[in-house]
Amino acid sequence: MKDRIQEVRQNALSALEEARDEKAVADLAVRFLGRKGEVSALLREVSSLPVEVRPEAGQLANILKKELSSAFEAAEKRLAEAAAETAGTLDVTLPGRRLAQGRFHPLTQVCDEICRAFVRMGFSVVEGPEVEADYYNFEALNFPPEHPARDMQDTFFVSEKVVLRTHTSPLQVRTMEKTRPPVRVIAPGKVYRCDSDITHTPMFQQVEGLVVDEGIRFSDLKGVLAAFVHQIFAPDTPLRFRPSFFPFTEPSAEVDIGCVMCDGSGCRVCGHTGWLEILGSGMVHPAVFENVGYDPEKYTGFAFGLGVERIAMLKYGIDDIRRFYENDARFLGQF
Ligand code: 2U9
Repeated sequence: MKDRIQEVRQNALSALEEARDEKAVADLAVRFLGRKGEVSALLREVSSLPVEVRPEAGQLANILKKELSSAFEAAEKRLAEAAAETAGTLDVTLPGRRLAQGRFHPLTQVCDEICRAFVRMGFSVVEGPEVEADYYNFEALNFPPEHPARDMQDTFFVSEKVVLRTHTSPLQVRTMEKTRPPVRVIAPGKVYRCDSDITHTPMFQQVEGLVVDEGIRFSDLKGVLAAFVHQIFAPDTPLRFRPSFFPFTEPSAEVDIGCVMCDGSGCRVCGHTGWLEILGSGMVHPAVFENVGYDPEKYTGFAFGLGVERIAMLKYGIDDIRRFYENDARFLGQF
């Protein structure tokens, strides 16, 4: 019997030593000290022993029960303390949690790309207010007082003489007021027109440019815009200049590029013409120079304007301008 008691003792203590958490200790407590456990079985055996050996065996079994009870209690305490200690600590061996990486909006990327192309050609970037005086948005730019562009349908009026700028041209007027030629600036920014469909949003983004100096000619305009197109689209993209009209330029020209979708053979996107209009341009009207105090006999210049959304739509084959402003991460994440 003594050997049996000793054997249970050995088994219990070595199993306890291997227990790694509180649950394992609790399971062992049931196995050894539970009502149907090994120690209870020993005690039951004692009662069936011959009377002369019963007291000693009983005493040893009870000592074992006490010893195991305190060993289990100590083990539980030790594991609970260890668990509490690691609960608040950082396990540096765990794999890191990946952070969702942000990126610039596709229009910001395209606008930056357009600006970089001009900065490489020596242009500086100017920025300014989106709420503008009627004078800078229209009057200084040679818009006649009753010009349809001033109409309520196009312009958001803040008050009779204050508007949300309908183009970034006011910035070039402000730049000319402050500096003498040579001027070589681009003006990127948000502009506002009361218009909304698959190719128009009430707010859109423009990049406009202005070059003024002595002896600037239409051929300079053609060279700069061709170099720009060949940086943004393929280097062999064909261009054509079509006569147009703007109040602030004379002569004026719209610039078309060979359709990027069908390579000029004609498709739905280019209306089967093989050409896509991408920007407006022209030689600065002498009246604009007079308004800013530049001598139109001495200085000439060219200007151009383009819509960033339109360039981005052509570059990426997007058919609805509103995609840019819906904030759908599945769309935006592609750029
Ligand atoms: C000054 C003088 C002239 C800027 C120009 C255009 C032609 C033009 C449109 C392109 C698409 C506007 O966004 S759009 O709808 N722009 O066609 N803009 S010339 O001419 C200027 C600007 C400032 C002082």
